Amino acid sequence: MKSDKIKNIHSLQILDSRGNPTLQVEIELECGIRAAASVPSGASVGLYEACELRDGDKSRYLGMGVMKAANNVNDIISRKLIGKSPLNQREIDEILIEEDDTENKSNLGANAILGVSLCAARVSSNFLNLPLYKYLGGINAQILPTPMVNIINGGAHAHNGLDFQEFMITPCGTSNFHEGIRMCAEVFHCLKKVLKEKNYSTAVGDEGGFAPDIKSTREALDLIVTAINRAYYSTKEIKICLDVASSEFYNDGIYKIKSENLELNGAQMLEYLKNLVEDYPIISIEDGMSQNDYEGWQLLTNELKEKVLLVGDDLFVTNQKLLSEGIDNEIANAILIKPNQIGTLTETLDTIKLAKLNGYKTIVSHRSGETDDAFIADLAVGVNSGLIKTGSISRGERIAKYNRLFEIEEEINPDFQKCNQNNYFYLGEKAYFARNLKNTCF
Ligand code: 2PG
Ligand code: MG
Repeated sequence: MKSDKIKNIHSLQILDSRGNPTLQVEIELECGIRAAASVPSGASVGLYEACELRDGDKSRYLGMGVMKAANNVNDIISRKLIGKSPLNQREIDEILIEEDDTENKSNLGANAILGVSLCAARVSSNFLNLPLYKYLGGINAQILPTPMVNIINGGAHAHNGLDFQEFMITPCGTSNFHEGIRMCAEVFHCLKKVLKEKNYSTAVGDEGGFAPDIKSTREALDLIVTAINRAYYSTKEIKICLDVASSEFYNDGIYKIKSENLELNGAQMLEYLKNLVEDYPIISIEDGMSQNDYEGWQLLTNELKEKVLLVGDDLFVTNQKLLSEGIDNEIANAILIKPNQIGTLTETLDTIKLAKLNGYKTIVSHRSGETDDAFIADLAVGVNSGLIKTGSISRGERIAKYNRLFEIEEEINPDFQKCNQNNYFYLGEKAYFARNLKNTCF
C-alpha cells in the first residue's frame, strides 16, 4: 500500500495579482504524490478577520513580505505535521490551530496556516485520485454555482470616485454554468463599448471589472443596465449585485458617500439602499451596513430580507461565532465565504454547514488579491454553495476559476449543453426571496 504520510512541507514566497508577496505551500507524501496551494489576500479587510502575517520590513516589498509566515511553515508547522496523514483534515487543522494558540491566528499567521490547510486537502485528493471538488463533497458534489460577475470596480479596488466597491451581474434562469458565463461575458463586452462611447477609461481594477471615473452609484447602475440591454438581455434575465463594502466609509455612526456629498446615519443609509433596490434590478447587497453597525444591519434585514440577498462579508468574516450571533439576532440572510478570513478549511466548512442549517445562502468568494489557484472553484461545487463571486471576465487569476468551473461542469455532466437546472444552481426571478429558497439546491 502506498503511504499517505506527509514526507515534506515547503513554503515559497510568490506574488499575488497585485504584485504583493503571498505564500505557496507544497506538500509531498511518502509515496511521492505532491500538491501545491496558494493564499489570496484582501484589500478591504474585515476588522475581525484572521491575521495575515506580514514581515513589516520596509526595505523589502515595502513591508509586505511574508518570509516569516513561510518560515513558520517550513519550520514549526513542518515539524508538527511530518508523518501525519493529510486525509485527516480536521486533525491537521486542529494541530495548526493549537500550535498557533491565538484567537486570530496571529502567531503563525493565517496565511501560513491556510496555505497548509488547503494544500492538505489537495494532496489528499491527488492521493485518492479524485478531483478536488469530489474529494470535498463526495457524490453529492453535483451543483455548479451561479456566478456573481464583477463588471465595475470602485472603493478600495479602484482609483475612481465610486464609493461602492463592486458592481456585479448575475444570470437568471440559464440551464447551465457555461451559458451563464456567456451571458455575463457578452454584457462585459457591451459595457466596454458603452464606456468607450462616453469617453470613459476601459482600464480595469483589481478584480477585473472596469474602473472608469464615474461620478455616482446611479451612473454606474445606469451604464450597467444600458450594457445589459445592448447585449440583448432584459433585466429579468440578468440582475445586479452590489458589494457596498460600507465598513470602508463608515465612521462614528455616519456613512460618508463622497461622490454625492452625503452623510447618512443608519436609517438614512437604509433609505438610500431601498431606493436603489426600487429603481434597479438589484437582487443582492453585500455589506450594505458596516461591521460595526449592528443596528443598521437590523434595520436593513427587517426591511429588505424578503426582496434581496443581504450578504454579510465583513460582518461575519467566515467566522462561526459571528455567524451564530447574526443568526440569533436575525441579521442578514446570506454569508460570503472566504477561507482566508478564518484560516483553515475545516473552520470554513463548519461555517458553511451552520449557514445552510439556518437557511442562509452561501457565496464562495475570491479576494481582491489572488493567484491562479482555483481552489475556490472546487470548493463551491464540493459544498454546493449555490453561488460564487470570483471577479470579472478579465485578468488571468479570475478567469482561472471560471475555466476550472467549465472543466468541472463538463466532468459532472458531459451533456451540460442540453441539461436542465438539476445540476446548476438556478436563480429564477422568485429565487431571491432568500428565506424561501432553502430547497432550491441543497
Ligand atoms: C470583498 C472582497 C472580494 P477584498 O470585499 O468582498 O471581492 O474584497 O478581498 O479586498 O476584501
Ligand atoms: Mg465584500
